[in-house]
Amino acid sequence: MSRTTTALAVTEIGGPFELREVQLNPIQPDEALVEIHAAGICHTDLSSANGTLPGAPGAVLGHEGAGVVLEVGSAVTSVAKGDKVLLSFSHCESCAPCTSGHPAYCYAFNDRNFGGKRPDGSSSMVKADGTTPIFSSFFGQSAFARHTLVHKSSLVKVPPETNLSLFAPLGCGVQTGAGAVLNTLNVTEGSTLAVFGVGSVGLSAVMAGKLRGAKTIIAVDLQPSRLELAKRLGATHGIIGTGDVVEEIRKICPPVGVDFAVECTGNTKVIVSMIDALGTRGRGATVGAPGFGSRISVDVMNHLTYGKEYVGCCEGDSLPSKFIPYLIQLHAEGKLPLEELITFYDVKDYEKAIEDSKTGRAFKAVLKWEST
Ligand code: CXF
Ligand code: ZN
Repeated sequence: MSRTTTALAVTEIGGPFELREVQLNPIQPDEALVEIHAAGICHTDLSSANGTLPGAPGAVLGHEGAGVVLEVGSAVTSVAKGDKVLLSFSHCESCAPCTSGHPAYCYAFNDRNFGGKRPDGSSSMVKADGTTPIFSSFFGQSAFARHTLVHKSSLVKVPPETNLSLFAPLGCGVQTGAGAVLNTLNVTEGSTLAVFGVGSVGLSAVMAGKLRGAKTIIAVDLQPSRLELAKRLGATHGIIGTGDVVEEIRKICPPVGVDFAVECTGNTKVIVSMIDALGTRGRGATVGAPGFGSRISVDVMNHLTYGKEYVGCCEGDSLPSKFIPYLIQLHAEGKLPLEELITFYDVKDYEKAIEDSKTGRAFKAVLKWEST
């Protein structure tokens, strides 16, 4: 049976978002029907809406959904009707990266998350008149909708007392920043760490660096107010990113630079600065997404003689079913003060939420359909 619901759709690539009626197609065996209560806005949504990352006219984006399961398909075993769920990225659950605990590197990651279709090529949503398929199943969820069909790999069951709107961003932004530090880089106690770009991902990296006991945490950003928050959350130094950032980092961490770094802006010039600011045997993770096909140029002899590492990091290399509950536990222990990053918006105020996300006024905007 098909169901009509409301979704926030991108009218055309580069055009605005609009609240519209859409129809859900019948649920498949590997899906759950979820009533969305809240969804974070991630820059990947905005990049897919403006064409930097794959999208399409009429797309229903959103990949930090949180809600309640209304119905499950016959192949869904991890959740049941009435469960609260946080939604994360989709993966095939059977390739080598998936079966070895690294689903963010699923061979089918791009198709499943940016393909705009279910794994079988069908669409989970159609236009309100029931005719045209919509670019949906974004990250297995298309969470900018009141109701949506979610692939089972995107579902993470959470306890009934979970604050859905507070924890919605765990499904992407927070797990990405925290996972870069805890999983990809494995930042060590007493080490030095630089974080380039302190939006919600970078701030999550800062909080994780503090958790690991890094002795120096350098935040780099263009906006002083963001550096202030980074310092409240654990950064020991803040650098405005307009000057010679590499030189400033070397002064703080002489003679060559930092042990670890995370790049969250996706700006290729900043990525090069991050690599330049790494110290001997320094390890830097690329997290920000500049768009498919982007390239950087590396000073090979510098890289070689200092023994640097430059590593990609998708979704914090996290296993959402384990990492998301761990992040909730860290929050309960006061070690992940997410309240500091999040601004809540009623879904009807989506234009302001998107604008505030673009300008950086909101570190992490969360759209709420419900009061939970
Ligand atoms: C994305 C960045 C682009 C590649 C897939 C993962 N991360 C967060 O939205
Ligand atoms: Zn994201």
